[in-house]
Amino acid sequence: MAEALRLFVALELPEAVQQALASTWAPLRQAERGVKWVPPQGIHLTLKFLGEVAEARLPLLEGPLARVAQGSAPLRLRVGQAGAFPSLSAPRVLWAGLEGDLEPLARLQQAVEEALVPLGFPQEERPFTPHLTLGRVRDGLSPLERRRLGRAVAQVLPPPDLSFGVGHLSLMQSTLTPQGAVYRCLKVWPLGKR
Ligand code: 2AM
Repeated sequence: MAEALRLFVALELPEAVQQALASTWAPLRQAERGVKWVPPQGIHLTLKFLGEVAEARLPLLEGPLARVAQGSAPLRLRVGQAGAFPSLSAPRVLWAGLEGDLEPLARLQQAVEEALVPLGFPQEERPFTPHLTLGRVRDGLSPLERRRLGRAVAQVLPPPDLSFGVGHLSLMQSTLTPQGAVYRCLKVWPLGKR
């Protein structure tokens, strides 16, 4: 079988932001064994999950993604409130929200979606909710434990004044290992015309 890569399009975060997030969430990370925590260097903002893509098709992604990146100005974002999917009362995915240039961010995400449709990647039907996934709740956690965890997540404060610039769009590879997913950046395109 041809080699396939598990891919997604993302915005990478400055290391200082990843570290600040790790610090503000550290007490929860240490206390909560029922969560599979994302290591700080793995925290990112997903724009589009592509799934398994044959390696031979990689070059086809480059033109469309380069054009999308060129059409969007660099962004300024801030880490916002903590939250959970599907809800804080029954959390499965724990995340930090985002603030700042959210409209340009939504337009960039939509442009990525639309650019990839002709290549056979269906548009996501759910509305885009920009978030930084920090942990995934393990299946074994009871509804009661989930509710308690959700209350603890709601009390995590965003890191103070943590505003950051995003200057490039990234094509990422996710490799699933027994220790969790490992992310690697395959290619970046600067945002905006240079
Ligand atoms: P997330 O930002 O909500 O965590 C790499 O795996 C990224 O792609 C993850 O960060 C995750 O989004 C997203 N992802 C993984 N599997 C997915 C799936 N089956 N459908 C949609 N997005 C997925």
